[in-house]
Amino acid sequence: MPDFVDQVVLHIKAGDGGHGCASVHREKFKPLGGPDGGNGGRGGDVIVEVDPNTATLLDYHRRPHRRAENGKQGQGSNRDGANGADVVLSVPDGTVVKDATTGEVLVDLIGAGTRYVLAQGGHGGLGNAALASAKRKAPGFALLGEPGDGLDVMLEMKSVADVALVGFPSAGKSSLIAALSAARPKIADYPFTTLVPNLGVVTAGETVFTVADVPGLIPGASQGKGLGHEFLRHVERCSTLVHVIDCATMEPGRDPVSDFEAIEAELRAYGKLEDRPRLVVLNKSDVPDARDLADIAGPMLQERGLRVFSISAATHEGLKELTYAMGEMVAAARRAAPQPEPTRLVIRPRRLGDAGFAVRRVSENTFQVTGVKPERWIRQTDFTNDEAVGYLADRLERLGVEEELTKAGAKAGAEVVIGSMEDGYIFDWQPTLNAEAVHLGPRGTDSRL
Ligand SMILES: Nc1nc2c(ncn2[C@@H]2O[C@H](COP(=O)(O)OP(=O)(O)OP(=O)(O)O)[C@@H](O)[C@H]2O)c(=O)[nH]1
Ligand SMILES: [Mg+2]
Repeated sequence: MPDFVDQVVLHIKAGDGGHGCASVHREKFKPLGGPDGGNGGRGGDVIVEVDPNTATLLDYHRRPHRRAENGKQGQGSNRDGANGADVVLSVPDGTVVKDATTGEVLVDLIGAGTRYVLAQGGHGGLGNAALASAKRKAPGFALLGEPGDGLDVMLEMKSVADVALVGFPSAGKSSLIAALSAARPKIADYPFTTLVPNLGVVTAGETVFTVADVPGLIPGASQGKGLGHEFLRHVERCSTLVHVIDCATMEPGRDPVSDFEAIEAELRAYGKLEDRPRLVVLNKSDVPDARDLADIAGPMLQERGLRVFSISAATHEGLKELTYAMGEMVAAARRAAPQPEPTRLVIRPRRLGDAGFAVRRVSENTFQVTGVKPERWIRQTDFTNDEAVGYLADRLERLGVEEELTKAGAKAGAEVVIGSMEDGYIFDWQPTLNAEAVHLGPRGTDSRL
């Protein structure tokens, strides 16, 4: 079982709304009173929230199915059903939420406390007390609760740091973070010690910034060699790149300049990072041979316009200058692109055209009605109850559906589908729909066919 997961697909289901209740007030020795059925409760939402104490998506890898509570049914004596509880999923800062089916980015969560409603709970159905009107004094029906949203989302973690350290395995990236900050990542003399990005907080005068080390890269990482370059995702958000180069390696074919070029080639293959300012750190200057090599390689890299720092993460030599140089670059990047204020709450936009509906002639005698309202009303209707169906017909008429159908050329007896052609509801339309709607059931269940 891995202990760090930075990408996961979640199956989300918001709570269904509770059904409304149809009930009539009764009291001993009193005639039947008015309707007193309560409303159904709202289904709970599924929400993601940035929690600075969450560092991995591991929990979601273990339990990828998350659902919020359903709303409770309404009851007699005007008792409304309780709302379903929301489910709040804590995610690390910098988590990107995508629609798992389309890959579309739904939201980029930055800043502690930022919340996003992934799936909205269904509305509760109205009880018959709420449905009573001058015209319909004692409704013998209630509305059904609406189903909650269901969807699959992909969570992707992208570390939020100002500076990213990149380099070969064992170059000393983790050692440098440990030397610059209070972070204590694992350090060892074998390659690929770092399997997850580590974050450290560094102070340079007025500027406080974060530094991340990413797992070591090797040539061919873009083709999946070593740990691959998938961890470069964590570099994407950094404003500044720092190359950490091992000047003490004995490996044949390696030297500071070609190491630098090899890492640059991997960054290019990954893309998206070309515009990031860079500086170069020649590490392990406490080793005499390494120092000699740094003295040769330094000017060669400077000729390319790079700022080069010769340091030792072990003895802390040269760290002060390096820290200030990183701080300056971070400050410059912040001035150039001020951080956007994090949005505290974003609700997933509902489908467009909330108020409207559309009528389409599908064939000579078939018409389709689509729209958020009519489709919701269908879901709220208990088709075993004639009164409920009559109420639906009233609502459709008031919205103007009947008029539009007439305009579109519908005649008595036309087949009207509300919703999608695959699983919408089919009606045998009578222009006086408000008086007698004939419900024939879901598509394919029409007994006359
Ligand atoms: N002599 C010397 N050794 C160093 C210095 N910096 C790091 N090392 C050693 O180099 C080895 C690798 O250091 P790490 O910091 O783990 O290297 P890394 O770049 O994080 O490596 P990966 O996580 O595997 O990519 C360790 O044995 C360190 O003790 C240094 O300045 N001088
Ligand atoms: Mg490391």
